[in-house]
Amino acid sequence: MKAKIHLLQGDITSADVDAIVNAANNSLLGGGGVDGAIHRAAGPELLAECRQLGGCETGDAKITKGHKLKAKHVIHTVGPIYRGGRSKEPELLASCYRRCFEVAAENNLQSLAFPSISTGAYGYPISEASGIALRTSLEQLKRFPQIEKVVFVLFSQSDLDIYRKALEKL
Ligand code: AR6
Repeated sequence: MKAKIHLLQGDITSADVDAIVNAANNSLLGGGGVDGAIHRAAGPELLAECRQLGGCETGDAKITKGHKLKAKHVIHTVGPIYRGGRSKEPELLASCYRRCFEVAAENNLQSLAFPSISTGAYGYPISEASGIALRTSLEQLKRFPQIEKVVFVLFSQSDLDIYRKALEKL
């Protein structure tokens, strides 16, 4: 199952997968970082569709179409804001990844691309978040063998290096 996990450096908005994952906020009405980039690339129809969803709880995930993106779907999830690590952040971050896989499987999707959820504006230390992201994804790949490929698209080379080290440790 580890062979199904790929690590890349780049911009997730151009990923050629069934769904890209958005690191959104509770409103699902857009923001900065990867959320802003996805909304810009998908076009205003994405925001119109998101308005119908009524927001999203931290740790949960909701699906929309991809609109102008190459990916047919966007799975919007809301990571925890890091407040020192004792406010259920690890559980909530793992829940984001788990819920994205569940939503993907419910929609018969076979390939997914993730950004590094919560490690930008939400301040989660990437050394810890990368382990949670990869461990949870490996568990979910065992649970959903129909999912063939998971790509982590890291925005910087240094983030990619951290994910590579974390993947080696699994
Ligand atoms: N492709 C891949 N990764 C990206 C891209 C991109 N185009 N752009 C940024 N990243 P962040 P969060 C990386 O802040 O921490 C938003 O305003 C970035 O370098 O986007 O979950 C939302 O609306 C970092 O490694 O998400 C929320 O309010 C990672 O994506 C809040 O930010 C996540 O950084 C969510 O914060």
